[in-house]
Amino acid sequence: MLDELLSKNPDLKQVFDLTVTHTKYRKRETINLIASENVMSPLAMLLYLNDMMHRYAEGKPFKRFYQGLKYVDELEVKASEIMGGLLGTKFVDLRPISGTTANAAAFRAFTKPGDKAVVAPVQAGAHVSHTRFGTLGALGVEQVDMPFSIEEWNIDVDKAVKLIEEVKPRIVTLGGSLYIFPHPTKPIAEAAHSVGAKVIHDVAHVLGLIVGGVWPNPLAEGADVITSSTHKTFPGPQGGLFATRLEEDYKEIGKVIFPMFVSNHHLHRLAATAVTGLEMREFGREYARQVVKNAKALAQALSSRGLKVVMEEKGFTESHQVILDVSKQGRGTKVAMALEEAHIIVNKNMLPWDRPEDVKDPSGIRIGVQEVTRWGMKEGEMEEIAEFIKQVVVDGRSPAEVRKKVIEFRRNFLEVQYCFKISREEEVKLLKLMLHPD
Ligand code: DSN
Repeated sequence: MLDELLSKNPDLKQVFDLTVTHTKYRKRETINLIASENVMSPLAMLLYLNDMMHRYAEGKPFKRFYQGLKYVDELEVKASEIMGGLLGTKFVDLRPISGTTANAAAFRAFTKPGDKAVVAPVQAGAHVSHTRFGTLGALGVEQVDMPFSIEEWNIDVDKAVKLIEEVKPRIVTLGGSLYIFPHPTKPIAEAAHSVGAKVIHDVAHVLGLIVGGVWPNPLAEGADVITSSTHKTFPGPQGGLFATRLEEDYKEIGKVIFPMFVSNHHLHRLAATAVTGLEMREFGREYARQVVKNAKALAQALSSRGLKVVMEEKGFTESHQVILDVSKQGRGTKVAMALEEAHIIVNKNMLPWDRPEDVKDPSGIRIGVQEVTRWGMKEGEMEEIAEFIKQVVVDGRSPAEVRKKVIEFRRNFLEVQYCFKISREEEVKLLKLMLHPD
């Protein structure tokens, strides 16, 4: 039936083929090292395919503007409770549909146009939404950068504290997307609070490491709000959240989420987020530890093979990320494209010494090991990945030749780990239940 349908409708066939081929390409034939991605477990994916994807639920649980939501309400409360248990707070809101939406709502709740924000600078990994080019700028808030210490690859705490005391901003942001060492939440929060500013810490990249207990939880160190996505080191569906220490902040930001930034919050992700939260409750510690061990192992293996990995003097990294300076190997664009040809997927990235005009061809490559860890890879496999990368980037071997070895290597890692396991028969049963719940 399907074959006939596809043969009669070339547009449908193209849509079908692109989807299936992409899935095989990225889930079976490539080593994915994009630091902001991950894969869900089969159970989370199957529950993601539920009817809630068709429904609307403006407002908060049990106070909606639509009917028919009694199970959604209970599920949203349960999912928030699960995430709150992992983050040590009762105040979690899963309605932001992305990390950027969570940032927008938190920024809007505590500022008005013309106010100032002191932000962790782009060199310290700030996400574009924290800047004048992104959400902060769209809200008319002035960006003032904290000083960066290149020796520490972190915020210069003493200078940042002085700056906050002078500028007296309404908000201070920490965290970001190129993030190898924890930002100093405690002293920054003390300075921010002394001038009446709120601290918003964007933990999108490290949420899974926080719930796994290997990265400090900013809420425990004085941050007022954490904002996050739910699909990076926390391996859930694409989406966002914010969490606060205080109920009043939770309510303030919640009032902004709806009606200002989100109408419907993509309800089908609630079940998948909850399942991933439960998986992290059970396997998160072991997973997060292995992620950091793998990042350090990959960094060391790349460095031993002649690549310049930043911050060797501080052990390279404390997160899932490894940062390469490839200015000697032809810069980021060329290297990322050569690796892509070999089926090793990374992204080029600005490094602290790059100039704004270098944005299209920066000197860095950002690598994340959270997905390969989820596929069950350990330190030994990091050596093999480093060898593939070296063959392409240092030895100049043909990417097509390396690609054959990458595809063969990838075949050994077909099952998602650190998750609830179900049988193939149960997967089919669940799929049927989602499609035909008779
Ligand atoms: N663009 C994402 C990243 O790659 O870090 C964050 O939104």
